[in-house]
Amino acid sequence: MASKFQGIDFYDVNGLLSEEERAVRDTVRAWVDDNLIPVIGDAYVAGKFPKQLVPGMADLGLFGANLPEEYGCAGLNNVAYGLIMQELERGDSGVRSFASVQGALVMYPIYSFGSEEQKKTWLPQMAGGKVIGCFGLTEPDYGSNPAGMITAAKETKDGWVLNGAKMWITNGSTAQVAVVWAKTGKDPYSIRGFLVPTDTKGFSAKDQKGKLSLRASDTSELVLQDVHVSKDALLPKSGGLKSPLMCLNAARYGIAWGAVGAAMACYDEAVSYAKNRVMFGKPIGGFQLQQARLAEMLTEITKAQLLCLQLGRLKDRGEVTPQQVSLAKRNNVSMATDIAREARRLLGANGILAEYQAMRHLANLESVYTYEGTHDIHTLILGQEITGLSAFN
Ligand code: TGC
Ligand code: FAD
Repeated sequence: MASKFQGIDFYDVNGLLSEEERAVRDTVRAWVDDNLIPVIGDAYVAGKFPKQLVPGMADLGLFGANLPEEYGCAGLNNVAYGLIMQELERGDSGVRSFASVQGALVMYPIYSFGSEEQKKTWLPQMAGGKVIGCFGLTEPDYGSNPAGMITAAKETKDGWVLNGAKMWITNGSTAQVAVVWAKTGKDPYSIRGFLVPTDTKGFSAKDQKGKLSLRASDTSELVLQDVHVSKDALLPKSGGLKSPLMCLNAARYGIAWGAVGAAMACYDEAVSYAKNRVMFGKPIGGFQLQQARLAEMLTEITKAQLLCLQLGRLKDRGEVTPQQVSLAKRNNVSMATDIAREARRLLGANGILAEYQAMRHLANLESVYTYEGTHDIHTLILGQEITGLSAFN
C-alpha cells in the first residue's frame, strides 16, 4: 500500500536516487505509516518498546540491511540503508534506535571483528529478528570518554571472566546477546569485544526507570559479576578503542539520516496544522511569523537531505571519514531538535499532546543529541580535524 506521507523533497533529491533506493524507501515508508505510527503514541506514553513490530521489521530486511546477503542480510547499499533509518525515525527515534543497535552496533562488529563461525551463528538469526542484541560500551563513570572503562576481561584456561558495569544500554533487558567491551589489560589498546549470551550466570540487566525521552525504547544497566564465557566469545579481530569507535561510525551514520526523518515528520505536521488551525479569522499559516518558522524548517531539512545523500555516496565509495560522519550527526540532530521544538510551538497547546508527534520527537531527540557522541564531542572531533589540536582533555 502506498504511503499517506508525501515526502518532503524541495530539491528533487528523489531524482538523485536509484530505482532500488526509491523502492526501499517507499516500502519502509508505507510500513511505518501502517504499522508504527498507529501504535507509537500509546507505546510512548506507556514507556514500552512496541516489540510486536520486530517480526515485520525483520521480514522487510531492516536489520543489518547493508550487510551481505550470504549472512541472511539484505545486502543494500548505504544510501538505501540511510533511507531506512530516515523512515523509521520519521516514526520514532526509539524504533530507529532498536534497528541501529541491532544492525550497526551488534551485527556490524560481529561481521567486522568476528570469526566465520560467529558470523554464521549470529548474523542470520539477528537479521531474522530471532536474536536481539545490545552494545555495552558506556559505563557509569565513563560516557564521553570510553577509553577510561573499567570493565575487565581476564583470560582463564578455557575462556574469559568478565567483571564490570555498563550504563544506558539500549535493548539491554530484551537482548539475548550483548556485545561487551572490556579491557584485557590496563590501557585502551587492550580493549576487546565479547559476545556474551545474556542468560550467562552473573549477567544481569535492569531497566532505567523515569525516562522522559526515548520512552518507546528499553534502556538498561548491565552488571557483569564473574561472568564466565568460553574462548569463542571473544571477537577475534577486535583490538583497541578503535574497534568500538568503528561501530559508532556505523551507527552515527544511520542517526544522521534518522534525524532527517524526525524533522520531516515534525515539519509535515506543522504545515498541516498551520493550514487548518484558524485564529484571528484566518489559518495561522497565513501569518508571517508562522511562515518564517516553516521556511526555516524546509531550508534546514533540504540542506540535511543533501548532506546525507553525499555522505552515503562517499560511504558507498569507501571514502567516508569519521569526521564527515560526525559533522552530519552533529548538524542533523541539532537541526531536527530545533525543528521539533518550533513545530511543537506552532501547534500551541495541542503541541504538548501525545496525539501529535512534535513533542515526542522533541523529547526523543534530546537523547539522540546526547548518545553516540554528544553534540559537544562532535564539535571537538571537528575542532581537532580543523586545527590538528585535541581539546578533549
Ligand atoms: P583517540 O585516541 O582519538 O582514538 C583511539 C583510536 O581510535 C581511532 N579513532 C577512530 N577510529 C574509527 N572511528 C572513529 N570515529 C575514531 N575515532 C578515533 C584513533 O585513530 C585511534 O586509533 P589507534 O590506531 O591510534 O589506536 O581516542 P580518545 O580516547 O581520545 O577518544 C576520542 C573520542 C572522545 C572522540 C571518543 O572517545 C568518542 O567518540 N567518545 C564518545 C563516546 C560515544 O560516542 N559513545 C557512544 C556509546 S554507544 C551509544 O551511545 C549507543 S546509542 C544507540 C542507539 O540507541 O541508537
Ligand atoms: P558525560 O560524558 O558525563 O557528559 C556530560 C556533559 O559533559 C555533556 O554535555 C558532554 O558533552 C560534556 N563533556 C564531556 N566531555 C567533554 C569535554 N571533553 N569537553 C567539553 N564537554 C564535555 N551507550 C552504550 O554504550 N550503548 C547504548 O546502547 C547506549 N544507548 C543509550 C540510550 C540512551 C537513551 C541514552 C541517553 C544514552 C545511551 N548510551 C548508550 C550512552 C551514551 O552514549 C552516553 O550517554 C554518551 O556517550 C554521553 O555520556 P554521559 O551521559 O556519561 O555524559
